[in-house]
Amino acid sequence: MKRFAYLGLGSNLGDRAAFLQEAVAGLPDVAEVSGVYETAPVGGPEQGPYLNCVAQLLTDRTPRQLLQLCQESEKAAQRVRDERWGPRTLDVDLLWIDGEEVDEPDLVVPHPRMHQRAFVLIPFCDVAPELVASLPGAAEIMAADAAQVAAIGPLTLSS
Ligand code: X6L
Ligand code: MG
Ligand code: MG
Repeated sequence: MKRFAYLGLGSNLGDRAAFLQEAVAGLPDVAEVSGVYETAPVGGPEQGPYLNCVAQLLTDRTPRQLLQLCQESEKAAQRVRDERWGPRTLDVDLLWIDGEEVDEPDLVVPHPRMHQRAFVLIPFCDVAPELVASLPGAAEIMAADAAQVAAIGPLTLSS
């Protein structure tokens, strides 16, 4: 049974827009993609600004298959696992799957941290405004951190 699933993508190394573009182009079942936003880095060491976006998939893949897609996408971008929360060519996080909850050591859905973050919530709003509006506290977080997130434009024009 197909349902909507949402992936959050981020890049702050190299040709950031190209990493997002290529990642989204390589994903299956993409229904809609948010705008691209330039966002101030949150957590970790001092690092450069990110480009973030959110992809909406209409898919019957399992949560674990979706996690695997995220990991393959990061690998294709030559992501190097170095410092925790450090700069990366590509980060792809499984944010939400309609009607599904998973709580396993290596896979938690909905994503426990990311939808407390304006760099996720603001692009997420482009593709699922009602879902974001239903998340407790989301409106307040987006209002408080709006200045940390600047709209760049659609993905195809920013690569
Ligand atoms: C309490 C304390 C609650 C820390 C949450 C949340 C820490 C997210 C780190 C947190 C907490 C993170 C991106 C980024 C990272 C990104 C932007 C992280 C750490 N990824 N900043 N920082 N965009 N703008 O994609 O997400 S890694
Ligand atoms: Mg992340
Ligand atoms: Mg990640």
